[in-house]
Amino acid sequence: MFKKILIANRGEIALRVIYACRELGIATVAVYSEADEHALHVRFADQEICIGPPRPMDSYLNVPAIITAAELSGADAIHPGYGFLSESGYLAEAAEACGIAFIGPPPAVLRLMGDKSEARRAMKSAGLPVLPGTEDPPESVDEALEAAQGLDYPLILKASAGGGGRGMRIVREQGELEHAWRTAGQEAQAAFGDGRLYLERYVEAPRHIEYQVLADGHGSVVHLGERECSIQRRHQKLIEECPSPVLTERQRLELGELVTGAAAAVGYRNAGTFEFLMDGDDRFYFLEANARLQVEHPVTEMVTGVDVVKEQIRVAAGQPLSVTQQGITWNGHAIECRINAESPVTFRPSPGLVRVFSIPGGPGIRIDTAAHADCTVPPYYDSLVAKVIAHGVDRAEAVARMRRALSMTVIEGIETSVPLHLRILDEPDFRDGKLSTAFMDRFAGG
Ligand code: MV4
Repeated sequence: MFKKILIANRGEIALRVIYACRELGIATVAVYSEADEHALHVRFADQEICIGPPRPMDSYLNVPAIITAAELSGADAIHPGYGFLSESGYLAEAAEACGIAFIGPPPAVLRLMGDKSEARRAMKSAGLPVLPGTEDPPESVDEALEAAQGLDYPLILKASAGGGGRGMRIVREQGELEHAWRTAGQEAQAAFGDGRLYLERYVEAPRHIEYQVLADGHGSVVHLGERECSIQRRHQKLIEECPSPVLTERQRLELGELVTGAAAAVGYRNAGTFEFLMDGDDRFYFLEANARLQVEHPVTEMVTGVDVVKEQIRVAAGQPLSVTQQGITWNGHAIECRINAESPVTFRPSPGLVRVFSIPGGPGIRIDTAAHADCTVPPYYDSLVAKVIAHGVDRAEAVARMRRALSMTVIEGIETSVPLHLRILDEPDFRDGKLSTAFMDRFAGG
């Protein structure tokens, strides 16, 4: 097993990785930017190394600085958390070249999943259902027009190098394709240095349902069931839950088997998430795979009892998974609300000094946060300040516990999304589990 892990991240997820390391008896190294000198992940790590100025490009995205910190501290592995360099083939390869394990998939798998068009093709070959679309990204607008002839509108253009909703264009009819092609291509080129686009049939107001998988390097792949993440705004998820309110046990196991088979087919290792759309006829279509730990992993942990971060560490160290598919059961229901430092009305970021910070615990409540009274939320990073996770015997109890916890939450000094969450929880459609990616359209600023 590893003796020392460097955590190439900050905030609540850096702390979450420290929790797992402490439980496994592994020493930790925090890296931090000048804006995070007083952060809790720095306080609780066994060692800390400042890697640069606040801007992400100068610190948390600086691969040479992170590799140097790992070498200096004698870390034998790097955990990248989510965001930042978590899906960087460059960091994974650089670490391996230095004899340091990357706690993630092999670099080749990272690169495959990073190309969303290639990932779609690979997953289709591996047996996952995909929407009608292009197998190879069209190389010109003429090729795109030709490909669209064989598909039904509306269509969606997506950046091959994109993901998570960036660089997408809905195309309602043939007359719009040429303009959308050019503007989306330019946008993708500017954002990712790669202007390639692919086409898919567009599904209106779908549900977003994703599978959590775990894979070791010994041929064992299991799934921990699905999460429903349909409550999102501008591709930022706000509320996630496990299980989906609409999936039957039978559907869960059927699709789960397809997903684990597909993960095995590409030599997946690590925790991973396979995203699907569910259309109005309850049909599933693979969208993309995320080759990292995700923000919303706690809802799966609450319902299955599996520690996803510990499993990531185990399999990166070459050990087998500690769980088998037979041993995985789903107990009750869990919901996560992401508390952001932002206006609940305009959604504008609200960084600054937190004066009061109190979120109640009590039965069924888990809080993942690196915030505390008198801490500062820096303006340089994403605005997530806490994840409140509520577990109950069923969805109604989980929702009631979430309501209870959020209604007794006191955060002063910054604005937060707590009032927005309380409004969402009281929506009849939310209570009834009638969710879709269009749910937030009813809220101002959505
Ligand atoms: C789609 C789609 C409809 N049809 N693809 C957005 C995130 C990225 N992973 C893929 N996304 C979508 N792809 C087809 N063919 C609608 C979305 C989408 C969406 C998906 C999941 C969660 C929220 C969303 C919000 C808007 C659009």
